[in-house]
Amino acid sequence: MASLIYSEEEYIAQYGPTPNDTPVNGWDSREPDKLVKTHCCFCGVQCGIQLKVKDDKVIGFEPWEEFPVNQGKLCPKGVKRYLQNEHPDRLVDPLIRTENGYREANWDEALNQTADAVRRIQSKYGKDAFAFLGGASMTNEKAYLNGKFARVALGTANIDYNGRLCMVSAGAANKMAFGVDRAANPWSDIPNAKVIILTGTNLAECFPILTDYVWRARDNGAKIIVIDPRITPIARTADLFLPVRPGRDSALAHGLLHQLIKNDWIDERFIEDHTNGFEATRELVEKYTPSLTEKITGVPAATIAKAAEFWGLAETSMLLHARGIEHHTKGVENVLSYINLVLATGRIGKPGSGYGTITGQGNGQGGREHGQRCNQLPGGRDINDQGHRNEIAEFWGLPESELPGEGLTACEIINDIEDGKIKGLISISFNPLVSIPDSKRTRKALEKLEFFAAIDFFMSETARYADIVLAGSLQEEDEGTVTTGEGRCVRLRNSVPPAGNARRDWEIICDLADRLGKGDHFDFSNSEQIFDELTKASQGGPIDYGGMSYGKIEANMGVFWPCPTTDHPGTPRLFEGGKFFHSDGRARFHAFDYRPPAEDVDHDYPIFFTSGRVVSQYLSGTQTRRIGGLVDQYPEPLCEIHPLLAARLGVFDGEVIRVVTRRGSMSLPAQIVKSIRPDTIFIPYHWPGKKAANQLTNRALDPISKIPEFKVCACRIEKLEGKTNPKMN
Ligand SMILES: Nc1nc2c(c(=O)[nH]1)N[C@H]1C(S)=C(S)[C@@H](COP(=O)(O)OP(=O)(O)OC[C@H]3O[C@@H](n4cnc5c(=O)[nH]c(N)nc54)[C@H](O)[C@@H]3O)O[C@H]1N2
Ligand SMILES: Nc1nc2c(c(=O)[nH]1)N[C@H]1C(S)=C(S)[C@@H](COP(=O)(O)OP(=O)(O)OC[C@H]3O[C@@H](n4cnc5c(=O)[nH]c(N)nc54)[C@H](O)[C@@H]3O)O[C@H]1N2
Ligand code: SF4
Ligand SMILES: [Mo]
Repeated sequence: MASLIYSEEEYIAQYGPTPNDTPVNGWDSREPDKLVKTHCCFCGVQCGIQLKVKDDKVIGFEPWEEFPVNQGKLCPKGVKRYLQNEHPDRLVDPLIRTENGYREANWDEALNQTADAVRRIQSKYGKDAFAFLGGASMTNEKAYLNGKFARVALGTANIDYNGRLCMVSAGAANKMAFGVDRAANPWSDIPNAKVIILTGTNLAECFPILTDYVWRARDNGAKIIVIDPRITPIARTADLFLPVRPGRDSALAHGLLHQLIKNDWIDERFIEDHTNGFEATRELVEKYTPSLTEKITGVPAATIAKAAEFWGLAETSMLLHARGIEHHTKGVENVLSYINLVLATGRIGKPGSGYGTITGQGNGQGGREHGQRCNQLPGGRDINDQGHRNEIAEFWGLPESELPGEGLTACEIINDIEDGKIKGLISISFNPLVSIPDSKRTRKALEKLEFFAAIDFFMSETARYADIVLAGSLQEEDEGTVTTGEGRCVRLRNSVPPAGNARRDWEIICDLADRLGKGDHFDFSNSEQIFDELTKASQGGPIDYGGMSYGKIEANMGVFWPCPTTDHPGTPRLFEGGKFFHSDGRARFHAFDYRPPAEDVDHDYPIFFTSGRVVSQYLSGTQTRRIGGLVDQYPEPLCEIHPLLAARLGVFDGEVIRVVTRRGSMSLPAQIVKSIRPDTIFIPYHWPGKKAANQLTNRALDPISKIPEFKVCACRIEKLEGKTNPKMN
């Protein structure tokens, strides 16, 4: 133990040795048996980390300085992630619901009952009455297996995943604009950009390690432009901040393009040689003058003009965004409108120039590539494309007619459960009760299911509604791969065996497939075999992992797809030489006029409501609400409110207020901050039940991506006299 005051020797001389099994401040000082080089289990940056393992338990971590993305650095969640391994709440047995709560069961009993329920429901109501929900915190291997299990073993069309709440607007827009769904550049291009637009991302809290890349760009002279209704931590060090009103980004992007065209800051040559559709876009943005754009977006006209000037005159540039522009009923249109700026200036596919959506979940990228989406088959293939269907049916050894068609998306599956059309559900790595909008309806749906099995390693709020809870595996309890936000497929290494009688997720899925009579299609004895099948299945598809293997990924600290053959080095930067992935090789402009959100403010609900994250909590919180050091940093949801709005309502800092929308209401302490627009409030969503922000949100969906509108709806605030939060006063 190094100390600022004592050297270790001085300390021991004064106080005697510390018994070597005493954890100090949660830090276990014992010598580990081994250090395992793997990755953080949380966000899509997938920082490298070395887990310290002793007696088959994770007891701490060491930095992994050679991994190039984070070079040993970790954020507050990364340094605490090891604490979940020995958590007392860990599920260690399958559980079966009885009249008196859950009882422990053995695996045969739990899996047989699950398979019986599948057969019972499907024979009574049809195959599609049983749905499957997956997730993007899981490895590529599991994403592939989930898709295959649903189509081959369950034979249902209704499989989707939690990325439907996350990345799908960007995914759809990227395919429409570029013909492929992946960030265009490796992160290492960021420091070489001379101007960076960050829109709809709280980068410093959600991808803390990427701040370093942005700051390196700034040190190299880059101008940083941040677009957000809140002055987030990264905005405090930006050159320009555009305080956009929630739900107005397509108009703002059109206003910026208007200025670029007017000042001749566009690259006519690139547009001519490498794109289609510019003329319609030029016509559309003609009316988006700075003053009209200011009226719609709330961003001052002069600031819009300045941002266009920074972008227009730069030699190199990067545009990065996350869910702030994607969680909208026009999420796809917002993304496409910003992509227009990148294409119009021709700054993509070059060192220091490009574009990317910043992937959210640990495997947000790979989780959306290998077939666990309702419209997708492995290798990013389209389930509606006859050729793609034939390829995968043949690969799986099925007649094409047995391969189900396109099913419902995640929120639509919950809607159909509520309507009584879907009767059975298996979910893995998804906590929809906390994470889907309008939680009252989600609860009603879960209560209505005739059978529900949840696979998780903690008893999530959703799993409490399950008939059977199957104890699955933590990230460190299995081998596998994930594909990071920059498109780099990296290796996760098994550090410890699953706790107690818990089993690896893939073993549970394969065992269930066997009990459903399809075991011969799921004859895997380790994750590597699943990966090898996945790479073969992807070969020749739009997302090609064909040339990857565990050995190659390890030797290169990750491989970027496309990587079609074993001698191919992978593709860190896409679109070099202006070559896009549409069949004509050209990118597409898109001209979508601005339209308002599904629910805008009005007389009864006059305040914009938006939601998102804080640095110390992760998603629905099932993992991070169990780690003391993270809970201490931000124990419960607070409502960010501007002092002007607070004064108008007579609300003081720490006062418990009630926030009301057309779906529901919640009471929570006000946190008065000058960093938010005075017409908007913000609540983080990591808590369940009465503390859940999703009691308030609107389940209106984007017509293309089917993502819900988490980032904007209308609310009002009511005072609850006399109730204050003592901690805040
Ligand atoms: N600490 C932490 N990190 C995480 C996660 C976590 O839960 N906690 N989750 C991971 C996942 S899965 C994801 S998807 C990412 C999410 O990463 P981000 O998208 O960066 O995070 P959010 O907080 O959802 O929203 C980002 C910002 O959008 C702004 N915003 C709201 N409405 C609008 C709008 O209309 N326009 C614009 N331009 N901005 C708007 C909000 O004020 C907020 O600052 O983070 C990943 N990293
Ligand atoms: N209001 C509001 N709501 C939002 C958002 C928002 O910004 N605002 N953001 C949305 C976004 S971007 C996202 S990504 C979703 C996330 O929403 P969810 O996906 O529902 O949230 P998670 O917390 O990831 O839930 C995953 C569950 O899976 C378990 N789990 C994690 N890894 C594994 C694994 O490897 N195996 C197994 N078996 N289980 C595992 C965890 O213990 C947890 O219980 O929330 C969405 N909801
Ligand atoms: S930035 Fe993301 S991957 Fe890196 S330590 Fe933090 S949560 Fe983990
Ligand atoms: Mo996400």
